[in-house]
Amino acid sequence: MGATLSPENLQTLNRLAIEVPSWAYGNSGTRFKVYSTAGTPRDPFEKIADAAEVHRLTGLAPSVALHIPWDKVEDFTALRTHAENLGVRLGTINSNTFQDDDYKFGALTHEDPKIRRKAIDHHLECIDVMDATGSQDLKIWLAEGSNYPGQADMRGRQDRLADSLAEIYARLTGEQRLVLEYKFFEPAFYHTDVPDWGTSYAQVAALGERAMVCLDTGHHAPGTNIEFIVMQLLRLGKLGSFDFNSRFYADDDLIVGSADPYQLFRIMAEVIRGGGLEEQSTISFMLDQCHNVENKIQGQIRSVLNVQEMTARALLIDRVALTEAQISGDVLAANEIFMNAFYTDVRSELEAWRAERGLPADPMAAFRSSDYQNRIEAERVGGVQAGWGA
Ligand code: LRH
Ligand code: MN
Ligand code: MN
Repeated sequence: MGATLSPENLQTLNRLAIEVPSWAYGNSGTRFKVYSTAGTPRDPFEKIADAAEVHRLTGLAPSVALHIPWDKVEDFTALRTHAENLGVRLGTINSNTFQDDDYKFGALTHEDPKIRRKAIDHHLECIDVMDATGSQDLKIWLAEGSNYPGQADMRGRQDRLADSLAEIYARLTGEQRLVLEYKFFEPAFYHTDVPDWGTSYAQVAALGERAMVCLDTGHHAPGTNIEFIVMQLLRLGKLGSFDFNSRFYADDDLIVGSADPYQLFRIMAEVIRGGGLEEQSTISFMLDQCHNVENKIQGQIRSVLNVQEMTARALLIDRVALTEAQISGDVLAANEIFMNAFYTDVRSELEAWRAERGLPADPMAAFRSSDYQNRIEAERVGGVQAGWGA
């Protein structure tokens, strides 16, 4: 089927910006083994240089998310200037309350007020970082929960979570937002304190307008209709951000669009339907991925291209014909209209989109034929390679 993107569709597509995570460039692995690779960044400055390369070749990734303390530096203003000199910005600040012995039984939900205080103070420190970096979003993902029925007072934990979040939220200023990420299990296996969009929604709704839900595509039970959740959160005005990645089994953090491009298409179709790519939309599209066995920079290039490609296909849905088929109850016509868009190859149109912007027609090939990888492998010797958790 040969459909082309209309000028309005191209305008919408131009608004798509994808934030890349600093941790995608560091070493990562499973609990069995973290592989170290030549050229891996040794500090946050080098991670940002790699991220800037992704943006330079794709024109799609103008900002980089940081994780505190993994990306803690003496001078965040210097890091901001470094990013801006390379043509990117510092984006979402991710807090971390999952690598400290004190948080074994919880952080923002802990029974002990001293531990809760420490966890709240960490988030206040993250907001100080946001003030220096100019970041808009504080992203909170909590590794809190319990492993055995009876182990924890789930209700008390929910109440303490609300109090802790209220204190963090009160410290935000200006355009700053709090986004609360949910995940159905892991590291806790019986109950998780923020397991689903409903809990995240209930908690952020109690805080106020600048508190939103973060939807990580890998954080759902198999078979979950994620696009329904996207639709509902958009309808409620509470979809703050995405963490994109792919999963086959659990929280695999694989390249977005690699396991199930059709799911990514369906998600982007609901984003477009709900106004998530319109001028006034504030949704932040982020990747949350690790590249354990593949080249990390190319893994990120592939990811942002996948998001753009499925967005372009979703823009091709003939909305007028679809609505007609839906209203008249023509089930198979409606499905065919939807599938026709999904099956349309938009790759040459996206090549043209890049050519117009002076970008390489094939960013993957451009990276492979550049000397960037050789250069970082030669330069980045010695020191400790940064990684997930380092
Ligand atoms: C948790 C998570 C969360 C963290 C990231 C490192 O599973 O997806 O977003 O910040 O991993
Ligand atoms: Mn995530
Ligand atoms: Mn995750």
